[in-house]
Amino acid sequence: MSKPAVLMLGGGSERMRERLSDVFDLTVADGDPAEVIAERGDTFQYCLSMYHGGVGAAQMDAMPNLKAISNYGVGYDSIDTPAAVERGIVVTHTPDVLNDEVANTAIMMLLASARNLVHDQAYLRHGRWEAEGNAPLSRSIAGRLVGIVGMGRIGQTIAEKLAVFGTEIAYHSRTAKDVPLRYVPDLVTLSRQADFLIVITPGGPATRHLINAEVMDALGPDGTLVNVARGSVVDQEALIAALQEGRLGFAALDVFEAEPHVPEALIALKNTLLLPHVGSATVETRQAMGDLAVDNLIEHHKTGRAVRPVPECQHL
Ligand code: NAP
Ligand code: 8YV
Repeated sequence: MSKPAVLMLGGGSERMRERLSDVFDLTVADGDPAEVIAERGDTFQYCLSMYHGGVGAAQMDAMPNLKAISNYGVGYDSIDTPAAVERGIVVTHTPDVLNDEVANTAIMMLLASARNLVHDQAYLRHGRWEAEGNAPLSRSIAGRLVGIVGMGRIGQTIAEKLAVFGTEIAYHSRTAKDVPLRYVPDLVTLSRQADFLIVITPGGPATRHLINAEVMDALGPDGTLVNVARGSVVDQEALIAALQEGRLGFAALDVFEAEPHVPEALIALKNTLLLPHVGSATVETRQAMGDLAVDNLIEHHKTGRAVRPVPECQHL
């Protein structure tokens, strides 16, 4: 019996390609997939998306036999899920296996911001320790209020891990969660109270520019914004202005509005810590994500049900 065809958007790891090839007839589009979709779109029953270009309605129409789209990552804002649901296509993702890694990254960014890690290293490397004496003092995080925006799988992991640092924690999301933490229904109020705001919501239209100028002003000149969610959640232009004018103290960003482009204005600012979307980027966690992304398709092929469909597709 012939194997069903799968289109992989992005190169993926050797292990992913091998596991997919055992079950499927694999085509890898490591670049713009337009040509292969135009030529052979109707042959693909499965698609695995490794890249943030995602899969839109037009691509789904050009692959009319698609049964499932597996997103490599928990955040699936780059897949047009309503369009997939309309067409009966199951969208899957990779939740939970990256909670620890992304939470570690968020806390690393918070500590690095408070303790001036990057500037202190530059101070030493540029010979200033020897020439000018001790580096300026930084700030402790103990006793300070960390506001977490988004109290889902990763937000809860961040809160659990932060507990050992002696910070206070409060959180905001649209609905209160069953967690022993103070819920603040109004984001601006939380931002006014917080010393640090960690953003870990999904991307997409519902959270676009949730962190706007009003939130930044409320966080204030001594406040730090840590964004490990999606670039779209923060109004990047307003952020640059707030940092330039000192209305916001500091921003630690793992994600940006038009990745991989990072505006020169952000790079030029000293009150930023900038990372190239590496929240989950360790060998171990990326392997676990790759395994789950592949398992989702294999399981769907074998049983008609994926391991981790996204919530909108659980009925399909
Ligand atoms: P999750 O379990 O679905 O949690 C999402 C949380 O965000 C929920 O508490 C949800 O609660 C809240 N939320 C959703 N919309 C909101 C809104 N408009 N305003 C306020 N809160 C809102 O997701 P997760 O597994 O923790 O992952 C969260 C996101 O992190 C992913 O979707 C992805 O974008 C991002 N991420 C980034 C990296 C990275 O490398 N930087 C890695 C992994 C994940 P309510 O629905 O009650 O509001
Ligand atoms: C990955 C992520 O960087 O899971 C997510 O939502 O943002 C990250 O873990 C990404 O999905 C892989 O490109």
